[in-house]
Amino acid sequence: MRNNYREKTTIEIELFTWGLDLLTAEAAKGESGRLCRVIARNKGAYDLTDGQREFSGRLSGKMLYGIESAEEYPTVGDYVIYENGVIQKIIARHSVFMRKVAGTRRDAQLIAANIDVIFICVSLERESSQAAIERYLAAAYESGAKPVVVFTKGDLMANAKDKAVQLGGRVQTDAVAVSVKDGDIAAVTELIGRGVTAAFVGASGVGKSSLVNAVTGANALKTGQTRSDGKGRHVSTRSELFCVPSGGVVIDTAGMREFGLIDIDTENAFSDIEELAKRCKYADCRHENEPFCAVKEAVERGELSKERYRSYIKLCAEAQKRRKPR
Ligand SMILES: Nc1nc2c(ncn2[C@@H]2O[C@H](COP(=O)(O)OP(=O)(O)OP(=O)(O)O)[C@@H](O)[C@H]2O)c(=O)[nH]1
Ligand SMILES: [Mg+2]
Ligand SMILES: [Zn+2]
Repeated sequence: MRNNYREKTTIEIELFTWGLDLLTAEAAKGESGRLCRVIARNKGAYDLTDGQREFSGRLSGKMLYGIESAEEYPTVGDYVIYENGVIQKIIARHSVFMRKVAGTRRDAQLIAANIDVIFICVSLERESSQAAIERYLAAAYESGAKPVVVFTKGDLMANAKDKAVQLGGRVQTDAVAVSVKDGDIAAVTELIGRGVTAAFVGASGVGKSSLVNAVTGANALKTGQTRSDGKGRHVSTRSELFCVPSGGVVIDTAGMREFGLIDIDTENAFSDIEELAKRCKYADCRHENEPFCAVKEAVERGELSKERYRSYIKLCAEAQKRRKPR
């Protein structure tokens, strides 16, 4: 009789060329089934690779019914256990880049997981505010991956590289300038060595897909111009993962018109909690360990859900981080 329970995970050695790290391989060891990486997410199904073959997989019924928040769904870059024709579980992520969506109940949109580097792409074509870049930086630092600001379309500005150095100093992050048009992309490719997974994020039209096409040497992705008023469709509509010939892995993502991380107006989104907070003993109560906290008391009485309380606290912490003077 077959006893899957005692079997070990099958790990194709080729999965290492898809970014697999030893910690993840170790974590998967005790599982039965096949270790795969998510390369794209479709409606209801995922494109997976085990390193040898690519195929499509759905979530197991058990997994699907157990899901309580958006973060429990697999996302591009995740390592999953595939067995009996379905995805059985996600291996713990070492990083995850997400976007907070204002005003919706599902409070996070996962963009990519298990990434080492996040290229925050900013076009030199247009003026962009430092505040917008800092919003991406805050999310990148939160993700656990290392952010690098990438000025794109360097061919459009004479002193692109100086500008990158200046900005890098101001926001205390590495910053580089590239041009796909001039074939000047070494500053990015040298950061995508063997075993490294990098994600390209940024506004629509900054040239993320063009860069991914250039570093992979394949023209797999559609690129193009969106209307200059910012309306109209984004060219890319999902995250997608590719191998780079030099050994790393890159993830293209859909452009964002606005990065709604800390733009969320806590007063509107959490007016019930703000109302409660007026009754806290201390005016500067953070609703964590302070005595006589009306918010925590409401949680204890079951009038405010723990989940909602937690997302509120998380959001406040992020807003706090952003406001901190450098
Ligand atoms: N001059 C110049 N144009 C570029 C460069 N890279 C990309 N472009 C142009 O910028 C436009 C947008 O490029 P995409 O790669 O589609 O941009 P994207 O960031 O993927 O956009 P979304 O998928 O909508 O998020 C295209 O018309 C590209 O040809 C560059 O290095 N120089
Ligand atoms: Mg694109
Ligand atoms: Zn309080």
